Amino acid sequence: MNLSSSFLNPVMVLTFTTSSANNTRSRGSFIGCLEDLQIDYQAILPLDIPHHESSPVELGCNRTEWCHSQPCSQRGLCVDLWATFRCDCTRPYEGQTCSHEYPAGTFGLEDSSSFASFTIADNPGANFNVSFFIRTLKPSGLVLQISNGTDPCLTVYLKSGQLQIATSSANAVTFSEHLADGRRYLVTLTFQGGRVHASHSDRDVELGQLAVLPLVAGFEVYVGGLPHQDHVSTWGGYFKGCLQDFQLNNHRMEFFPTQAENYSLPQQVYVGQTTNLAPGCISDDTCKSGPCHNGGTCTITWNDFSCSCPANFTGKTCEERVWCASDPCPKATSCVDVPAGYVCLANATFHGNAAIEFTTNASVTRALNSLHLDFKTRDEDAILLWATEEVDSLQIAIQNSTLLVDIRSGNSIEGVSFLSQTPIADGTWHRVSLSMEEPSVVSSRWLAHLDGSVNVTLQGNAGNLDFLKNNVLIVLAENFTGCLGHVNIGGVYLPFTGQLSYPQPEQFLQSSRGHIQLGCTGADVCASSPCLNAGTCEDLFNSFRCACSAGWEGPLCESNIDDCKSSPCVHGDCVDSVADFQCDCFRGYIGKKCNINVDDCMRHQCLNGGTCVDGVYSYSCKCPAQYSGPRCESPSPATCVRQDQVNLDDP
Ligand SMILES: [Ca+2]
Ligand SMILES: [Ca+2]
Repeated sequence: MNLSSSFLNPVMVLTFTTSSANNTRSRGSFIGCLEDLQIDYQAILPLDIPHHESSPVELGCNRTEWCHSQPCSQRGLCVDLWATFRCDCTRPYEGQTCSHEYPAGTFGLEDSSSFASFTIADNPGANFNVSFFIRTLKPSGLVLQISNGTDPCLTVYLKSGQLQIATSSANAVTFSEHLADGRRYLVTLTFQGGRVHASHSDRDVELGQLAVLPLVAGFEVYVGGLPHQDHVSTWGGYFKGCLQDFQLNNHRMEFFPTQAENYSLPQQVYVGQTTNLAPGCISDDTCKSGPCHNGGTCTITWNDFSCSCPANFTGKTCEERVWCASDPCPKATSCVDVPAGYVCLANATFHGNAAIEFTTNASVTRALNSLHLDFKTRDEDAILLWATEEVDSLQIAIQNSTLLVDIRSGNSIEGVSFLSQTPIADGTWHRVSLSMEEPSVVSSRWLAHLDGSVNVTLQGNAGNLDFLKNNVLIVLAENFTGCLGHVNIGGVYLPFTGQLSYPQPEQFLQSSRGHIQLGCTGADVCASSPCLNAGTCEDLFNSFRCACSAGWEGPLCESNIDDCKSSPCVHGDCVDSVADFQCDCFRGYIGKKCNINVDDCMRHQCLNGGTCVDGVYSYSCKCPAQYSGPRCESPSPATCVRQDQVNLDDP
């Protein structure tokens, strides 16, 4: 064994010579402490080995927990090397403690034409990888092109937010991850044996086969664009956004070489030329053009902006007025914003013959392919809404307490119909929504949604309700007693506040005159105090229920509950009262339920030491041996014990 080093007392560090280390797998010297070393049974004392300033051996076994202080920043991994430490940095960080971030480059700032170019100095061949951080909001643009000096041999570009890797415009594979969302992604493209892999966020996807020309020294690499604008347009134009830590194999393409001079770079670096590249990842001044309307305040978000709008405007650029913010609706109605306007909504109460009519006045332009209606009634047969024009018709009605929907439109002969499974004339609110399954076609199935139930597909087919746009009368609440809440067709409301005028172009206007009673009130069924015996009347909309006070039952609390029904008196006769009973006890029993046998021994007359035994309204005396008689009053020669009962009625 060839040892060059010294030994320490009591512990020693020793280092193999270079030639010895070459025989190990790691080809590195031993680093650590040794003690009590013997070679050929010969103790090697540390002091025997000469050590000096240049010696790699130290006496003692000093140990520093290098990684304890977490010296690596930016989530770099600390590796303890005993005598020192190493940081394995996460990209794009580098440097001894990972504190240096490779600078990003901003391409296409303010829509400029920018690119960087590099010359490959070595021979990567056909198997290589390209990796980079990418951040963009522009879904198309050239990311990278490698050219042999005359023709492009590999192009990576964005199309619809996805990376395309192409050897020619006809020969390409797609990385289907959407990257143009403004977030930063680390993408690695690996070319291996004609196959292309892509990975980002620890996910690796094989994209397919692509025969790439082997890369050799002298090939040009263009990043973000090309010198000639005409050539760039083939690949979606110039890249706009940030690229960072761009690497071909482990060769970094340095956009701004001077900034990295202070750092010892482990890799070779391609230093190239850049045009219109801005250092760092910076945003266009997206607020420069003043995109926020109506007094909105603009804030630059990266290559985009957001507007902080005043209370009465909304939308991306505060272009849309929030009408309800100014509280335009009268009392007892609620304001709802609709496109370009508002509507004041309220429930309304209808009594029999107070139908109202609406028409679009030809103002509605949208397609009408849905309907929504809230109602509350005890009416078992009524029409909630109907309209008809020639062969087209629409009806929502209550028939035998169930909901009936019937739509015939769009050249469909059969139409669609729906009959609810459960009765709905129960005095509570119900909500029916109808919508066309395929709004874009001439005739489709329709879906119904009643209250909390699942969607039900209606029988048959029908078209949309656009026939209502032709000034057709829409009649609400015909022969109907009850309340209607929100009613809208295709999202356009039919409001019960017809006297108001609204700013929006699309409206259903009330065409019938007549007062509509706002709010939902049924008959005042509790006014006559129908509940007897202090019962409380509950108004259930045109019906009431009595909540009875204790001891009373029946619809009007008219019946005294039979409190004797459960036979509560154990030894007695029960007499009913209000929420109570009395028991007339049989002789010898007392208590509320006559369940207590009176202790008749309390005042017994057993003589001569006789023991009293209680009975029902009686007791008996258990006499000592020499006495007998009901009260043990008689001396008795007999040996047998006699017990005679004493009835309390006896004298
Ligand atoms: Ca009673
Ligand atoms: Ca008794």
